[in-house]
Amino acid sequence: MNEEQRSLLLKSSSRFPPPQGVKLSYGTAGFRADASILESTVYRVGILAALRSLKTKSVIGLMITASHNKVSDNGVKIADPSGGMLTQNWEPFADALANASDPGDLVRLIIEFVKKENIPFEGVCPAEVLLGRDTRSSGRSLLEAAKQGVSSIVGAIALDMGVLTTPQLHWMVRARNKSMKASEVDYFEQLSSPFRCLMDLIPEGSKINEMDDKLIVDGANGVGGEKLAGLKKMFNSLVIDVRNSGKEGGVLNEGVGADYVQKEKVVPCGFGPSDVGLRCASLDGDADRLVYFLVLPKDNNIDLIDGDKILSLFALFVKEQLAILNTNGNEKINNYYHARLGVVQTAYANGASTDYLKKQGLEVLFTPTGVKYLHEKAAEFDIGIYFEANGHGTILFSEEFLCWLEARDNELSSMSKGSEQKKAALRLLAVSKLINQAVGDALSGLLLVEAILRHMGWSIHIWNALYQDLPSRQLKVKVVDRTAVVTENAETVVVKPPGLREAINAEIAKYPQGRSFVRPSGTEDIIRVYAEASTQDAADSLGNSVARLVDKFLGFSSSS
Ligand code: G16
Repeated sequence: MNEEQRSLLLKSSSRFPPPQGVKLSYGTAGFRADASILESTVYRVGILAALRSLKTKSVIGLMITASHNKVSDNGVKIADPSGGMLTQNWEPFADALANASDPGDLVRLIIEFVKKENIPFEGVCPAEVLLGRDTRSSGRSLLEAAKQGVSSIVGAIALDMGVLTTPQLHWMVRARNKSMKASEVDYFEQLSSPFRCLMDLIPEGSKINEMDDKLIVDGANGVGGEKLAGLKKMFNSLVIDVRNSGKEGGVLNEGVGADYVQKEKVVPCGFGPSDVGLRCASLDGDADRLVYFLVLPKDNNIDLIDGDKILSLFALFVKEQLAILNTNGNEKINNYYHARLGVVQTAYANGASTDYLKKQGLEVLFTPTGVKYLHEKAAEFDIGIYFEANGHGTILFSEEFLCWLEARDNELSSMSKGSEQKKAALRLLAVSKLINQAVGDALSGLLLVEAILRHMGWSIHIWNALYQDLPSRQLKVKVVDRTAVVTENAETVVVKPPGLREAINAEIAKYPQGRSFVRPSGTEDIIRVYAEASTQDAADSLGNSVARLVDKFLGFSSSS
């Protein structure tokens, strides 16, 4: 590193001193904390993004968001050249950078890392970083910090893409690196054109009735509602009523949004008795999660149709199209392609969903919580569908399968226009374009759900009845130090602190179909508790007992 670069880094970093007495970690989805302490972290992630761009000779993304967290929090994460999450190999560097105590320490770390990673620091290809932020007001000053971080690497360019959903930024990074057009209009076009194609291919007679035609969407008072309002102008085949768009004065994620609806299982603000029986959906604060729900007539209760059920719907549809594509009448076609279709879940997946998926003959795999893990696993299949129960997920298509599909589509065009096989090929190609290949995307997921329901001729009630969830409960416990909890086996088994595992197992044994696990959140300073059992009372009781155990082993009373 030359002297000009060194002194630029020393000078700019001295304007962003790190918060005292705080240890930050690149958790489940980047750094998250109270927005007031994040400037130095975001500045440093700006540096990291520029270095990542130099290393990969590609465009990198930097998103300022704390997604489902409360409005006073904020966060920052990186999108890699593929549009996916930052490679996990770089996370320790991100941690070290964020926690470096002073400018000298920071520059020393950067010099060492540049050397170790062989980053072409003074190369000809300038670094380029796309910046995005959600609607949090703290995002404005954090964006400035990110710009300063990027431009403290000589020649690096930061492009402000404005207020975006997180998946939009990931999509833009991917598009730019594939030399595609990458504006918001291009994103809307990318979603709406395959959606229209799927709607045109709906089998005769599968239209759902008028009562089921309207969709009501809770935008979490975040960025998603506004973007959905823009997107829906691109087609007239969907009636969407957007509520909680943030313009009505509600607070981001407060009593609204996918995280609230999924965890609390109650009606979000802005919804009520007049919505009973209608198809409703909820986005989270940065629109990377989607759940559906039905308002029940009593006590603000809902029937939740979560990520597991979205996954099931997608899997059934894809499986059906593959079966049509590979057969002619009852015979398998000659150039049959054995596409490996797999689904990926986490420990939060409702046990009933996993049983259902396995009964459909699907290969089901598990990873720890975090899209970065699920995405990686799903990419091992020709068609990998991943979803967390909280509504974060997508469908990945391998390049090899897409090449075969395109060739098959061309072949079928010359043979039998309008055949069922041709339609199946077109539908799968449309799904691969509609569904975000970079990351889970509530807007593209929502359009796919809507298209598939119409294809099947299903109301939300029929979809909901695919299987019945086992009653479950999720709780949060505040502890002294959440890093004291260590888990294994895709987070199903707690190995530290000693004794907690045995105590949890003893509780589980008291409940028919009981299942419970605990894990440290990577986005909030808490331990999460999940419990499932044969009745709601039993799930609540198991959850409460396990939460008490967590408090006993790790809570504030345990340290006194
Ligand atoms: C992020 C991750 C998700 C994860 C969620 C909760 O979502 O992208 O994969 O499920 O955090 O993580 P944890 O339980 O560790 O707090 P989001 O929507 O907040 O970005």
